[in-house]
Amino acid sequence: MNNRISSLVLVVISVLCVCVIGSKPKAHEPVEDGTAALVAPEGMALIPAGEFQMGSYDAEGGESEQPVHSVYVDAFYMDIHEVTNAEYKKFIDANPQWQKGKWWQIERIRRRYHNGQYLKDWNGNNYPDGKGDHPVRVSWYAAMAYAQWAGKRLPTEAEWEKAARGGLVGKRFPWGDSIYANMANYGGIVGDTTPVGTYPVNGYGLYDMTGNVFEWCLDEYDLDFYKKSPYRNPLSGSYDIGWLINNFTKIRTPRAVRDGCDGCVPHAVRVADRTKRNPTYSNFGFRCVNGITSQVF
Ligand SMILES: [Ca+2]
Ligand SMILES: [Ca+2]
Repeated sequence: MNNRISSLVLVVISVLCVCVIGSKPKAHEPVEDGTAALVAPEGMALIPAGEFQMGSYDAEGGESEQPVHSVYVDAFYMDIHEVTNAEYKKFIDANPQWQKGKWWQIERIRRRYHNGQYLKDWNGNNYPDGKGDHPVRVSWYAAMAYAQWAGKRLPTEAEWEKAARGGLVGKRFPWGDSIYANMANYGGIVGDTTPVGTYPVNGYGLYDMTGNVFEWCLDEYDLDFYKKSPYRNPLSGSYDIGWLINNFTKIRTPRAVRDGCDGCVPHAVRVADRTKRNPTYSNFGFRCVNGITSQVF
């Protein structure tokens, strides 16, 4: 009898061992090593899955950037540069409802999707001569519409910060703690936007994660979000990223904005810096991302 019980226990232990040894990572839990073999689409860079430290350690950034907390972000692709005037022009040519126009032109951009300053530096619906490769500046609604048209989406704040850090830990800028005129377009040194790709890339191959133009994110701005942020793929203000993307025209709350502009002081173009603005504000840039969680690793 005792032998039979012992045999049964042995069989159960054996089965458990086989199950544990044979288990594989689930498709929606990409591992750091598994992303290395992926090839990014043209114009995008792979940001590998993994954990990073989000926020700033010192008092420089203030309350909104603290506490520093661990965040895990799934792998994704990100545009290597900010969306340009020439790229945006293709979007409005294909979508007249996002062109500039008078309020009575019902096929043109709705008044509630901008603040009256939409494409203010353009000549009608043409970008300024010689500035096709400069970043475009538009409202959050327009950025969301562009991203949808391009088959992409805006990044979350966590995705943006992880990407900006370029794999470094606890640094103020994508390359280190000090900033120089040959590294980024900031501080009024140039006095205008610069063509995308003018300055060196960061560790993930991304341009202008510091300077040139501010960049819209998906999230609702929440100053206290870091005190309560979930660990995996955080997104403030929406439970469902798919709902947000499909219902963005219903959004009225301020959105999170990252980075800073060509005229911004060094403090304002740090990778941890956070800003908010109403989604109608029409003078910020953006870049898009694509999630790749459907990939099997
Ligand atoms: Ca930028
Ligand atoms: Ca900033």
